Amino acid sequence: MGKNIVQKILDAHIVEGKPVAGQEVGIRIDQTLTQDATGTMAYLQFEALGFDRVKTELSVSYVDHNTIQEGFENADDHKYLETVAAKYGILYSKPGNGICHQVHLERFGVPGKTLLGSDSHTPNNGGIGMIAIGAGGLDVAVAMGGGAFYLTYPKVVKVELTGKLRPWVAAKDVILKVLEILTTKGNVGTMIEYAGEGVSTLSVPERATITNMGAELGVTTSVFPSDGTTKKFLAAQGREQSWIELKADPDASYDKVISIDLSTLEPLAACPHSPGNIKTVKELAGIAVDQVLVGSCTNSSYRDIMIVASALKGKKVAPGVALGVACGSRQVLEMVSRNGALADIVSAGARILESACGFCIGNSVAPKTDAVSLRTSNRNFFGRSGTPTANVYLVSPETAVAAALTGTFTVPSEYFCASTYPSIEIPSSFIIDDSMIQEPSKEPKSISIVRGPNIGDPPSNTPLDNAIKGVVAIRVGDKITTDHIMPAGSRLKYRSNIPKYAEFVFEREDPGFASRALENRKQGIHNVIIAGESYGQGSSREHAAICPMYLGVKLVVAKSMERIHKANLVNFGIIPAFFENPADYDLFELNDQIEVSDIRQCITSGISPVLVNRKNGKKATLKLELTPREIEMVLAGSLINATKNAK
Ligand code: MIC
Ligand code: SF4
Repeated sequence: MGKNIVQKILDAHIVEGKPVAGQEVGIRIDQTLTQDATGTMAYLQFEALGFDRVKTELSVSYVDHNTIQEGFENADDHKYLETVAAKYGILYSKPGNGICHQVHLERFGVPGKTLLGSDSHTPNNGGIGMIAIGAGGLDVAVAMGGGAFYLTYPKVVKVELTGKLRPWVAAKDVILKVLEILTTKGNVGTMIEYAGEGVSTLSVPERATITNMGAELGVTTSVFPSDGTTKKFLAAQGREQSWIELKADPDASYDKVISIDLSTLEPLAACPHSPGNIKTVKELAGIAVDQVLVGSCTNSSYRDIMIVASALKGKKVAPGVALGVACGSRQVLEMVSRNGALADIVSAGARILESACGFCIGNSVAPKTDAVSLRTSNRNFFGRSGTPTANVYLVSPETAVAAALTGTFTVPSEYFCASTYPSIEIPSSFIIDDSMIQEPSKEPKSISIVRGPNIGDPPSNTPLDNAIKGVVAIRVGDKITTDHIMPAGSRLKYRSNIPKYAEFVFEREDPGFASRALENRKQGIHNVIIAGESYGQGSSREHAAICPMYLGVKLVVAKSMERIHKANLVNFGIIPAFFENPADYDLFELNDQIEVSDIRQCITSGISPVLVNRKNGKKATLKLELTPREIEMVLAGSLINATKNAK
């Protein structure tokens, strides 16, 4: 039987296990990327694991998240990252060079290769035909050292695209449609493969918009074929030699097939506060808008910015609306500066924002109280914009610019007529200047790593006790994201200082959580988290595991859990467990005293542990879904401990 693209790439990289859907396999990682907000911890762990050089074909360290530099902390992290990169053989992309996923697509992505990134939107490079996966920093550190990356061999969903998008309907509307169909829940262990004649109508950056936001579906990654369009894009980036053709065999099979006729799509928006809360722009038309932000790794390519610039040309932003535009990379910024499009954006009254994550991670341009903010980014989780009362809608650049000009939610094709839709061709050659990407040192021994006072050692965990005895330290509902667990925004600067950052765990859910949990830990009381469906959605930030570990959390019991967060919990010795009967969630409340006896024995012998509520005597049977490799880590207290034990 023939293979699909996912199987072709994965099978060529398997180093451990069998390619059977649902089973764990280890794969070789060709390329890695890190960004600064997760990278510092990843490299501290790389050092703690004792590696002396990266063993991948290519590893890049980007600085794009914490570029505000209010205080010394961010700059300290940058210098640490720069010196680590120089010493260990990693390329270093300086702040200002752009957002990791956009720059990687332009300068490094190679069809058919594997990419592991310490950021959940790493699947962006699926647009160029890579198997590109987001993971916690520790998994990326291991891969940089030449270790395998472990994942569940996936089920593959084929999304068959037919037809062609109509004017003013965009790639963003395609992925919003997929989100409407598949939702943000229940897609763990799955990869998406795009296929069909509609693929050839989409440029590589448009494909990347679609694979980027696959992260919001909770799939492991999404991938497009590598075809003539991919070849042209690579050639325009001066990298034609990286091209290979990638297509599914005619008799390839899939676990599920979804068909989307691109010509029937209309502009869509993800409404507050979930990327899966989809409505048509038509339904929202007329809602007054306060802020419009174009940018983020989802929609900040040359094409996206040119659409916005062309639509703004000769017009002015509506009074009362703040428009901000952030190009995804220095390459895009330079191209639109030189061709005059930037001047059209400036003249229309937009604010030009740095080529960085910026507003998307909530570290700047927070909207006003109760604002309606339209953004081309990928996440609108509650409070992520920095303003808890704001209502954030995720839209295409086309819908964003229509709202910026009219001051209300507007169907773009009704405001601009179809014939005015700018035809933006991918240039035959991009401006190529990699001078903000620093090569590693040729004399690594001469490099001393610079550690500012904000950079602490990664905390360690102790081996698992025989029993868990403690309290329900928090009980949370469904779809708790890692943003809920570990807020970013103004707290980001503490990413390298775990005791400080841990003060903000569950800050918005329960401001008393962190101090209560820390006090419990000091008294030897174990903290347990009880959660609903899809716990740990969103960001790959392993701080959502490290900081709870630091506060003495030993067990998370949920109805269901997302892939990256579950792996992060295991890496730091917190047991991820599931209610055998989801209704048992209701048996536990905040501060209830709980106990799980013989937990070590349950884990090693495959017996289902029982969570006993000492307050009401009720019991819940738990399911553990741990592979032998994960069992070792949980028992040892962390991946690092397990690795040391094995030596
Ligand atoms: C995000 O978009 O949520 C982030 C910020 O890029 C995160 C990484 C982080 O928390 O540093 C992600 O997507 O993994
Ligand atoms: Fe940066 Fe936003 Fe993309 Fe995350 S989603 S990498 S914060 S631009």
